[in-house]
Amino acid sequence: MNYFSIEVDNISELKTKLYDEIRRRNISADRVFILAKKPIRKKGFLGIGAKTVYQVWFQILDSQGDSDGRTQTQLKSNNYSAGEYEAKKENDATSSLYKEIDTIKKMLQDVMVDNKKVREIAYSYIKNKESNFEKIKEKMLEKDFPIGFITKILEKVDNEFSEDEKQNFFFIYSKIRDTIAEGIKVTSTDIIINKKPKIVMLVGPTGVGKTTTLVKLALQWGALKKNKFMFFSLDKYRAGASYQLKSFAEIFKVPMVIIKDKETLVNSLQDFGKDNDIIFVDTAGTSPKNTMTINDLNEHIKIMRKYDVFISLVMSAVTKYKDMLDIINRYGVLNYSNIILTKIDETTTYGSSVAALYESGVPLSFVTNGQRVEKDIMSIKPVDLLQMALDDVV
Ligand SMILES: Nc1nc2c(ncn2[C@@H]2O[C@H](COP(=O)(O)OP(=O)(O)OP(=O)(O)O)[C@@H](O)[C@H]2O)c(=O)[nH]1
Ligand SMILES: [Mg+2]
Repeated sequence: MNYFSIEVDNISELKTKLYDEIRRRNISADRVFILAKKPIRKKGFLGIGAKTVYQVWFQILDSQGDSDGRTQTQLKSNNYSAGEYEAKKENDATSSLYKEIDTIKKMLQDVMVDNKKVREIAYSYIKNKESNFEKIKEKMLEKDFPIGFITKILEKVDNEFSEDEKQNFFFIYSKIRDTIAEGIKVTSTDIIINKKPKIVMLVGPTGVGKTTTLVKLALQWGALKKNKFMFFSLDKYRAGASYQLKSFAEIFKVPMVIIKDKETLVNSLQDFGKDNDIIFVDTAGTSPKNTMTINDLNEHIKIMRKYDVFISLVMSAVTKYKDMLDIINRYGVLNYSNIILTKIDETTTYGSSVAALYESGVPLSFVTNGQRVEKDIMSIKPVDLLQMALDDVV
């Protein structure tokens, strides 16, 4: 018994090559049977032009017959004339060979189709994943998320979820939204007065809305909750600033004291502390141009520390990301416990604010969205903030 193999690039070549081989070997087609077939990976020169070919193995039965009984003798046992027999033999042999070739052809085609499918799936996965990530990245950049932050979040998502999940744009979007939201802390916006007086103090750069927000809080926590309250102004440098607060104090019919120095602060706390549930303290915006420095402010805060102090850093949502981080750092010495994000009505891009909150880990207490004292302040859930920040990304 002999064997031979034929290598083909594709199954359509097989028939021609097989008949060439049969002719070359001068054997009858009915002695040839297919034994096995397998794909072989052929290396190209220096790895260039590598390809898969199919190797098909054939068995040549010897002319005396074979154990499977497919012999000429058997064929001869039928009563055919010599001519009929030769024709029949040729037909039978050819048809059985064709059948097997058809079977192989189908199998090989299936293999090829499967390979193609795998390639297509892999390609569409890479394409989808890259395009989804690229799409989200672009959208987040448009929303003012800093590039370093985007990269970090995308890497986090990339590592945490399965390849299948990452092909789905909605899935990536909601995971990114939730991942960032989970990294943003919030603090209770309810006032808790453990010890009287509670001191509520807002600090931050100039013009961010400290005085306006302080008045909004005085309305919420003071007037509406029927707590007895008053104002201190540490903004002694600008006459106008004190008038601004003074006019609100008059509307509320509560006292306002301008704190000129540390001594005035000590005395005023003694004088007014006992009678008030809350003292709302307005501060001057501290900037390099301003005369009140963070250290000045800290000296005053040290005096207030023997009371129950609630200090918020006020930051405008229109501030650039790097400046936000700088502000968060610089004011850190004052040990503020939360951030109030103001002027969210003045921008439609919240990427910088979200990234700054996420990166700093400082809890968010309130957001303010306008100049109206009685209305424009609220608490917000991180996931809602993210919804706003990623608005129309999907
Ligand atoms: N659109 C909008 N404007 C606001 C908001 N909060 C405050 N403002 C306005 O911003 C301007 C500055 O507000 P202030 O409260 O005086 O800011 P400040 O931080 O006390 O400023 P300085 O005392 O100068 O440091 C005012 O015109 C406010 O009406 C807000 O949430 N949205
Ligand atoms: Mg002010």
